[in-house]
Formats: sequence, C-alpha cells, structure tokens
Amino acid sequence: MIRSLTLVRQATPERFEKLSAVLRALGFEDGAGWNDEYSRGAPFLSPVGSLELVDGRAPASPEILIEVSDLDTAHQVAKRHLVDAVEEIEDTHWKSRVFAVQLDKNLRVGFWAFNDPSKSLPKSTEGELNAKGMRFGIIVSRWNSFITERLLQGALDCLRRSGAKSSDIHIVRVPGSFEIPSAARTLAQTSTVDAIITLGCLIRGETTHYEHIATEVTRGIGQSAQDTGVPHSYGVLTCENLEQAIDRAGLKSGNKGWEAATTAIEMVSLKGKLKSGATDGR
Ligand code: DLZ
Repeated sequence: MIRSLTLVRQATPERFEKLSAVLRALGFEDGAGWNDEYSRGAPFLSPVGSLELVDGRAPASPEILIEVSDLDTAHQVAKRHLVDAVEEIEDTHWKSRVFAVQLDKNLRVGFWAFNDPSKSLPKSTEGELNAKGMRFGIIVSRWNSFITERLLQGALDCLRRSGAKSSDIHIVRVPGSFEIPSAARTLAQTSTVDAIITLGCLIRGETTHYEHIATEVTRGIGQSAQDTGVPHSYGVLTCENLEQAIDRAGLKSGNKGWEAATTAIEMVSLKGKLKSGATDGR
C-alpha cells in the first residue's frame, strides 16, 4: 500500500538554509531530516499530497503545485524572502489563482488557491452558541452543594447570556451524583427539553467507592444520551480533594458548569443542523 509521496530536489549548499527558512515561513511542517558524512536532507511535510495525471491542457506551468489557504499572504511571505524569484499572481483556467517561485535552479514551484475556498474544503458542520428558543434541563446533585450550586450558577449565567429564557430552563435537584443518570433519563423522556446539563461533584476523600460511583455516573449519563437521543453534557466533577473542586467551580480552572452549558447549547444546534442536512462549508 502507498504510504507517502516524496519529491526530491537538490539544493546548493548556499541555498539549503535559505530555502528551508522560506518553506517553513510558508507553512510547511519540518519532517525528520538527516545529516551524515555524504549529505544532509530536510523534508518539508504537507498535510496531503497527490500524483495527478492530465490528458489535454496542463493546469499550470510549474510542475510542483502547492495549494495554500491564503494566496495573497503566501505571495507576500515569498516576496519578503525571495524578492526576484517570485512572479506575480495570475488567474488560471480552472477558477483559481497561482504564482510561481523559482526556489532554486531546478526547483520551480507554483502556489495556488481556489477563488472559492470552500471548493477545496471537506464538508464541515459545527454547532452555534446561540441558545435562543432552546429548552434545557439541569440535573444538579445536592451532595457537595457548596460546589454544585456554584456550577449551577455558572451554567445559568452561560445559558442566559447566550439567549435562553429563564422559563425555558428546568432545574432538577437530586440527592447525589449517583442519582443524576436516572433523573436525566426521566426528564429526557418527557420531550420537554432539547438538552440536559448534568452537574455534580465527587470527591475521592469523601467516598470509599469513588471509582465505582464515578464510573457508573459517567456511563449512565452517556447511556441516557444515547438511548434518548437528547444531548447530555457532562458537568460532574471528579476530584481528588476539595481544593481541586473549588478551582473548577469558578476559580483557577474556570467554571465547569459554564462549560457544560456551552457544550449543551452547541450540541442542540449541531443536532438541528445535522438533522436538517445543513453544512457550514461546501
Ligand atoms: C454516598 C456519597 C459519597 C460518600 N460521596 C459523594 C460525593 O462525593 N459526591 C456525590 O455527588 N455523592 C456522594 N455520595 C452520594 C451518592 O452519590 C448517592 O447519592 C448515595 O449513595 C445514595 O444513593
């Protein structure tokens, strides 16, 4: 099976370093090179490569064509490094633009980009962070309420700032994290919410069966999401001690309730787009 495509070009010793710097500046990634008593080599990697056959009119004069995401910036970068070797940008006959660079005596390269960049992108879809019109259920455990109430405030703050109405938010309190999955599933089955945000706090020191509870809660929330088709976001802290929990409930490491709410909004939006067949690109 084919693993990669390599095009080898000889560079003069004087040009080796300079060309390496240009290729790096243009966005090539450094590969693993070599330097021994006979020669040195510097591979420059591109995310994809291809060998193209053409029958009829050739696409452009340089034999090597490198597609870039921003042709004008690439042109400026190339000019900055190799003033005289860089030609002007031209239109091609295939709805794109190209400029050629004589990198070395035997290395002429064309840089190009489609006029409509979405043509070269794979189909892509992602959710928006606008919660207007969305309905949310928040399942929050009372155990470690000192922490979980802060997570709840973070989640509510995020939902309201993102456009959700208070009347579209249903808060459900359960005794401990262990009870979160069953309440989440029951609420999801009522079809009154578009997503569920789960908030809890497990602290290792306080529970001898911490691992079992954590595993079960995580599995249960995931399974409820799979079985009901309603997005569930995971805002259950699993911490070694209270200090770690405090950090994740609004101090050093942000507020995980806020993050769980953002995830829920994004997943509702994504689900809507995927169901309607909408895409962001191409
Ligand atoms: C029992 C228990 C313990 C020891 N620790 C925690 C904890 O750190 N965080 C939490 O959310 N819940 C804890 N619980 C309660 C269990 O989740 C559960 O509510 C009870 O075992 C009753 O089923």
